[in-house]
Amino acid sequence: MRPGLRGEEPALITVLAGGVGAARLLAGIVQVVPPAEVTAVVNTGDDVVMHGLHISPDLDTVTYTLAGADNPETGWGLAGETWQAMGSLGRYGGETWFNLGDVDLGTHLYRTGNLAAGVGLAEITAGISSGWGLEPTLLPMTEDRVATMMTLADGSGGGSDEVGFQEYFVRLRHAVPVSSVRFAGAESSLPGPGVLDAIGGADVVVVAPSNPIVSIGPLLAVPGIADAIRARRDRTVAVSPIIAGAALKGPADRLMRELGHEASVVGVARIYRDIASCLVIDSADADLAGAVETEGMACVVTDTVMSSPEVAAELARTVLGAAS
Ligand code: FO1
Repeated sequence: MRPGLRGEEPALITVLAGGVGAARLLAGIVQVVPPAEVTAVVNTGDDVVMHGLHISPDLDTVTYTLAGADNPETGWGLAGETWQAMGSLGRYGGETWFNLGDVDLGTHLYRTGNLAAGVGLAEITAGISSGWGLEPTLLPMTEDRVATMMTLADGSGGGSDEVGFQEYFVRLRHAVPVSSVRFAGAESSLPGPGVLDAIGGADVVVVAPSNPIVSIGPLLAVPGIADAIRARRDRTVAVSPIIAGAALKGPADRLMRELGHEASVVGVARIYRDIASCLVIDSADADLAGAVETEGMACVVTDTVMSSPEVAAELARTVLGAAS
């Protein structure tokens, strides 16, 4: 067995995860600690039902990336995917703005069929993970329905002021201003099986470089999860998804500004300072390290753009080292 974090025994690592940024960091982490010691608690606020199928985009992005089957160009879906089912759907005038690949469809059929048969999302996720031969544990943040809902500032949703996350992100290409975000159903949701134990029992908790508002926000809105992380604040390290005032991918910077946050590593520190004791920021923001520390977090500066598996592994080493 490869050495654990302290060089003697495996350390338990729990990562709070959204989509592509989290998936890439997890792929780095499993290169530097035994993969079986790694747990990802994954956002399900992006989940959507399309054509009667239950789709869990962040769980699938993490699964496909850890399996080495992801499409690196899109950041979602599978490499080498084909789109025949979508073509068929289009022939009947069905909705095709949310693209479901032929192989990806099998995952959604498996999830939906099992949910309909009464199996919980955590057990289904374990089945999918095992189907891809993954050693890390993937846990949905909750088995209850929590839906990230976006209120559009200018009513550009085609009539409705409030739209579901995928309508905002994919149909509207996140090119519309947002005035508020809520996590419908969160107040009555329960943490998924194993989630609180994974956080409470971890040697290191990592907040992945995911969108703080719509990827990590839903996790923190599930009653009990934020408190569990706060109790481990001294062992929690966050990685900034904002580099030089911008998100590498997606609308994190714009959303932060639209919702009254500063779109910088300092703004990220203000969001995370109650749950994490350290923020890892990119070298491009080195001059803001002091300002992050003024917000009450330790600050580590390194290269955070995971342009290759080697950079991801190096970032993982730095992040895990920052907790010790
Ligand atoms: N993102 C897109 O930009 N366009 C799509 O058509 C699309 C389809 C899709 C299907 C399955 C899936 O698991 C993810 C998909 N995504 C698509 C990505 C998804 O919208 C985002 O990754 C997340 O929800 C944000 O983290």
